[in-house]
Amino acid sequence: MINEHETDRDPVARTRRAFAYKLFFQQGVLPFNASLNDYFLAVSAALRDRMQGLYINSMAALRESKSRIVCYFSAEFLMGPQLENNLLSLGLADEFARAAEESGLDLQQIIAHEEEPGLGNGGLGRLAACYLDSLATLEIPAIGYGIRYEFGMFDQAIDNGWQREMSDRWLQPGNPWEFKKPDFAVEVGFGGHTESWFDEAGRYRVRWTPGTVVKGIPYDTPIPGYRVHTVNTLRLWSAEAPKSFDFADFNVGDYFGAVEEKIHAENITKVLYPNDEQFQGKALRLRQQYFFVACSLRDMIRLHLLQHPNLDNFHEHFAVQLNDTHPAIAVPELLRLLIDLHGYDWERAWAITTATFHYTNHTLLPEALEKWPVHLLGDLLPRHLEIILEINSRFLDEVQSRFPEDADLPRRVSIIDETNDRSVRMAHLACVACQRINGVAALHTRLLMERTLADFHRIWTDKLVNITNGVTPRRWLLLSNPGLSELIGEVAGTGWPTDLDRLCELAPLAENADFRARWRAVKRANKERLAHTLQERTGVVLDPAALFDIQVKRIHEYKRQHLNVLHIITLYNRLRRDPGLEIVPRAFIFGGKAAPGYFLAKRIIRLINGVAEVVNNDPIVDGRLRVAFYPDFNVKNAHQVYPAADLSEQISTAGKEASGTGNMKFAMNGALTIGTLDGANVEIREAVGADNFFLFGLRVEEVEALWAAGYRPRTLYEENPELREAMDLIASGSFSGGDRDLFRPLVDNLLDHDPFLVLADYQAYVDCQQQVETAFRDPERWTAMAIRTVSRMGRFSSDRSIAEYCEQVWRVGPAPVPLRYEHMPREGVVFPWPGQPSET
Ligand code: NBG
Repeated sequence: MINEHETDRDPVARTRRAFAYKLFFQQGVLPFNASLNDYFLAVSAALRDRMQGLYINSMAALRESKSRIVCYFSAEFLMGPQLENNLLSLGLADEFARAAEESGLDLQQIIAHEEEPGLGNGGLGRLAACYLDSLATLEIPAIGYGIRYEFGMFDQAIDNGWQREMSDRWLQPGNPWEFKKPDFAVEVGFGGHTESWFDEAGRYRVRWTPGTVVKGIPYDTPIPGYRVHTVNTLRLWSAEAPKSFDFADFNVGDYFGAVEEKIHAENITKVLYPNDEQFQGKALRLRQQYFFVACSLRDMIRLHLLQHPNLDNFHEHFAVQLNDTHPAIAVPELLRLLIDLHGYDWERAWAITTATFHYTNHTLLPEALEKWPVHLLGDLLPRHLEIILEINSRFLDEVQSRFPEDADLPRRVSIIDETNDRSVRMAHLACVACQRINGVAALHTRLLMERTLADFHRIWTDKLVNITNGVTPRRWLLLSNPGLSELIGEVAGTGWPTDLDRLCELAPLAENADFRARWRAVKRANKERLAHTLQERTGVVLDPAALFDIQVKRIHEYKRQHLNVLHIITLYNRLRRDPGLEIVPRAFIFGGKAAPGYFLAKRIIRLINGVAEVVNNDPIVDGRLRVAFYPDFNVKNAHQVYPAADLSEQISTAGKEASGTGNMKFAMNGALTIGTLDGANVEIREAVGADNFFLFGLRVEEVEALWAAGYRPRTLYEENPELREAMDLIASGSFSGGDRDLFRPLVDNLLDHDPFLVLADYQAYVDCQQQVETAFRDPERWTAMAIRTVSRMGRFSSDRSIAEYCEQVWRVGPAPVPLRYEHMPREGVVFPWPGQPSET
C-alpha cells in the first residue's frame, strides 16, 4: 500500500495512487476483476485529471480573451488515439510508464487498447487534427467545432479479397476524453416557413418559423499543446430531440409518430458520410452541416456576449475557418442571426460576416464540389435560401457594373447554377462571402487562380492565397517513430519538435558512415515492426531486407493504385519470362478504404488482393515480390506504416491531388518519394532536391495537351508489349480465380476511357521504378538520400502552416495562458474564485 505522505513527494507514487482511485471509484472494480478497458479508462482519467488544471486556466483565458479566437469549422476531425499523444504533450510519458510498471501494468498494451475516434474520411479530417495540435502548441486561442458522429468512418475488413464495411462503434467502450456540456445546449430549427413584415421604423423584417427543432449538445475534448500551458477545445455537437416524447401525439395515441420524431432528430449526428471527394446530395448531409454550424455560431455569440454588449465587433473577436464548403451554410446563418435576431441592417451584417469567414478549398475534382438543389435547400432552410438569393443578386449587380464588357461573367460566377435543376454552388457562396480563400499547395492554388476560381481571382485579386498543408511532427515523428526521433534529437537538440527547421542539421551527417548505419538500423527495426504486424493481420510474410514500397491513402482512381498494380504485374511477368532475373526484392504494401458505393475503387482493392494471392504464392517469384493489403488503414495503424517505408508512392494524375499530406509523413520519416508533379509533391521535391526524388509522369500542362489532342489509351496498349501483357493477364482472370468478368469493368475503363491517364504514364512509371531499384542496390547512397530528405522537411510541419494562417488569414498571435487558478485542487483547498454558478 502506498501511504499518503509518500505520494505528495513522489510523483510516480501519486500517479499510481490515481490509477488505483480511478479504477476503484470510477470503474468500480478492483485489479482482480478489472478488464483491459477498465485499466485504459482509469489511466486515461488519471491523465485527464493532470490536464485539468491547464484546461481550466485555458478556458478562463479564452472566456476573457482580448485577442482573436480562431474557430475551425470542420465536418471532420480525424484525431487518432489520444492517450499517448496527451502523455507526450504534457510531458508525462515517463512518469506514467514508471507508475504503470510499478503497478504491474503494461502501459503500451493499455495505449494499444484505445479505439480511435475515426470522425473523418482521410486527408481533410486529419489535416484538421494536425492543425488543432499546432494551434494549441503555438498558443493560439482556438476552438475546433464539428460533429460528434455516433458512428465514424467504417471499419474495413478484407473478405476473400473484397472490402467489407463494419460499423464503427468507437463510443461503445466509453470515451474518457470528452466532457458533456448540457448547460450549453442550443436549439436548431429546420423546415417550416418565413413571414415578412415592416416594423415600426419601416424596416423590412423576416421571421422564420421552423417546422421542427433539434437540440445540439456539445461535448468538449481538451487539446493540449506540446509542452505549453495552452489546452484548447474541440467542441463536437450531438443531436437530441428537444423532448423525448411529444405528449400531444402520445395522448392521441400516435406513440410511434412521437418516437419517430425523436429518432429523426437523433439521426442527424448518427453517422459520418464515408465519401471522400464525391458529392452526395443527401438531405441528411445538409442537415448535418447546418446543424453543427448553427450550434457553433450560437455558441460563439454566447461567448461574445459575455464580454461585449452587442455583436458590432464579432469579427474582431473571432476568425472562422471553413474547412472546405461543408460548413459554408454558416454564411447565411450568421447573416440571419445578425439581421433577423439581432436587428442589424444588411450592410452592417454583411460587413461583419465577410470579415469573419475564411475558406479553404481542398479539391479541384468537379465531382467533389457541393451543389445543393435549390428546392432541397429551400425546403430545409427557407430563410437561408432567401438570404443566399439576396447575396447573389447584390453580388451579380456588382459584377455587372464592374465588368460590363464580360456579359457571360454573371452566369459563370453566380451562386446559383441555372442549368437543369437549379442548384446552389457552395464554393461560390464561400468565395463571395469570405475574406480569404486558400488553396492547400502552391500548384493547387495556382490552378485555382488560373482555372476553377479564375473569375473570382479576377474580381478580387488579393482574396486568394496559398497555404501549403503541413503535418504535426509530434504525432508523426515523436510518437510514431521514437527511434528516428532519438537520432534527430542527438543531432538537432531538444527543441526540434516545435522548430522543425532544425532538421537541417542532419544534412552533413549524410556523409557520415556511422550515422548512416545507425539510421539504417532504425529503419530496419521499423520495418520489422510493420512486417510483424502485417503477418499477424494478413498472414503475409515480408522480408525486412526487401524494399518496402508503400501506398496508403483512400482508394481512388485519381490516386492510381492501379498504376502501382500494373508495375507489380510487369515485374511478375518479367520473372515468369526469366526466373533467374536479378531484381531487388520488394514488399508492396497497400492500405486504404474505398467509399462503399464506389464501384471501381472496390474492384481495385479486389485486384490488389488478387495479385497478392497469385504473386505471393508463385514459386517462380520465390519471395522476391510480396504484396500485402493492410486492412483498416486508420490513424492508429498509420503510426507503424510511415516509419517503415523505403519508398513512398505519390503517383496521382498531375492536377488532381490538391496537396496530399501522407507524402509529407513518409518523407519526414525517411522514405524517398516516387511521384508526379502534383499537389505538394512539387514543393517536397523542391525542398529535398531533385536528386533525392524519383520524378515521373505528365505535368499538368501535358495532361491538358494530351486531352486536347485526343487521348487514345487503346493505342498505347496495342503498342506497348509489357503493358499489353499486364493488362491481358488481368483480363484473363488470372487474378480472379479464372473469372474473366470480375475485372472487365476496370480493364475496359482503362482501354476505352482511362480518365486518369494510367496508361499514358505507365511506361514513365515503370522506367522510374527501375531507377529506384538501381538506387536501392546501393544502401549507402540510398541512406544518404533519405537523410538529406528528412533534413529538408522542416517546412512541412503544420506549425509552419498555422503560423501562415495566423499571419495571412486570421491576423492573430500567440496568447500564452497565465496560470491564475489553483493548478490542482487538493483536499482542503478553497476555490479562489466566487462560488456562484456561472455562464461558462
Ligand atoms: C483532400 C485532398 C488532399 C489534401 C487534403 C487536405 C478532400 C476534399 N481533399 O490532397 O484530396 O491533402 O484534402 O487538404 O478531402
